[in-house]
Amino acid sequence: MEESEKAENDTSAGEEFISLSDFTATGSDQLTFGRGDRLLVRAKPCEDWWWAELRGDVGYVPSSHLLQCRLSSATGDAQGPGDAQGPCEQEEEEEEAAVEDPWQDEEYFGSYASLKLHLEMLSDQRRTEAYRQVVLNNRDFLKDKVVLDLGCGTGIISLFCAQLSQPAKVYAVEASPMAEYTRRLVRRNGFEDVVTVLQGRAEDVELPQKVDVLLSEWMGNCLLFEFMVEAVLKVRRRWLAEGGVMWPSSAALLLVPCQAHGFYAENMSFWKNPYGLDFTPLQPLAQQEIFSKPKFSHVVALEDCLSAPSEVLSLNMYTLDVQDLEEMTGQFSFCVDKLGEFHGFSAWFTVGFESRQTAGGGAVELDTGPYSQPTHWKQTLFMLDSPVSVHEGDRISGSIVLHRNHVWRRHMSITLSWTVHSGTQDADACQASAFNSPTGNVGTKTFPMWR
Ligand code: 6LC
Repeated sequence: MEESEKAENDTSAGEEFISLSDFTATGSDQLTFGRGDRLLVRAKPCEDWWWAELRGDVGYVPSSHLLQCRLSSATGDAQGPGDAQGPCEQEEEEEEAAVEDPWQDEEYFGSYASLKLHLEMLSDQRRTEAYRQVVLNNRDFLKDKVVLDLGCGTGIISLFCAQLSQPAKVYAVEASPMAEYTRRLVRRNGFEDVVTVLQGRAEDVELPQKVDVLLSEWMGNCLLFEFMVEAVLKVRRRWLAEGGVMWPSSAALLLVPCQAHGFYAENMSFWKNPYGLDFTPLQPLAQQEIFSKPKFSHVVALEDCLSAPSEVLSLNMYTLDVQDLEEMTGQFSFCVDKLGEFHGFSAWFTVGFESRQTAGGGAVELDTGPYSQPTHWKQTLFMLDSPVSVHEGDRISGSIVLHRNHVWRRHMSITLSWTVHSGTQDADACQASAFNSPTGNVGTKTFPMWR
């Protein structure tokens, strides 16, 4: 392995890091270490794996487990685990505070204390109407039921329940200080007998009874970012009555290989000849600064999708376990259906709400993909380092791994690995996977979100 040789040859003094969690080596070139161990990082051949020394042994270590020590000889170019704003670049006090709270709850719930995010969510009609429709389609079922709305924000879903059906009780749980206003909204709309607002983390809340329905709008970018879903799963285990309903009942992550000419031109082609000068030496920097992270709020045009999308993760909200969130893997095999430039992958999610009554509008799906009007989540774009020209009939196969950060519990990294198989210009042959031609392009890339 070239990188390993390069790393081994690096004789610089190194920087001292402290381990924040245990790690067990899975290969002979890796180091096993425990929480609190002090490692000397000698080289950083890539963002995720560093070459380090511990008690005389050397090997690769995952950077996501490490935090730079205060007394290290680090210079300003020290990088956090894949994020330019990682913990290593923050003030020491901030580092300590953040490590004390790997959920960064103060910052997280603080951001939901002001109106900005609530306005964004409430103005997203496709999102809000989907939840309203779920209540409407199940209004008979909801009669006399006990409902828990987890992370209710301004209380819109709880208010829909009270307004459109006749539940026995709705517990609206909200951790941020917005809860105080939510209480006022409930009173102002005359639903204080039905809706009870409880301020606190849903995981810690105490209820007088189990609930028949667990409702929540927990989905983040690429479905899981923020990991609010963990609270949903913990509450399900503790408070959902036998046979109770989960809304959403299912969730899926979808992926499509795509073109992104505009984004590529703005950030990469730009440097080719601005004002008649060659600025291409800045291109590697652009790649590192812009293309190493996912682009949130991307809207992928249908004509830029190079194939039909594919579901890469599918979650059953009744059986999904907190442990499952640590690492999730999906496979894909796309048949390219047009000539184009493969710039990267776009990802989005769908969630399904099963229907619990026969008479009514049936199940509801909220689809945040390019075939529907955009929601506030839009799509997430993952750029390759260099585009690959593809043709109709080519196949792009590979895998996606969502790896939850061991330390920063709201963060994850996404690793995409792909192979482009050049085809025979025959879409049918691709569909049948009838060929396995020599690979044109093989790649793998890990994107932090955000750590
Ligand atoms: C929803 C986020 C709302 O849920 C926001 O108001 C936040 O304060 C609240 N929330 C998040 N996690 C919890 C929790 N564990 N307990 C109580 N309230 C919580 C939109 N965000 C996404 N869908 N990502």
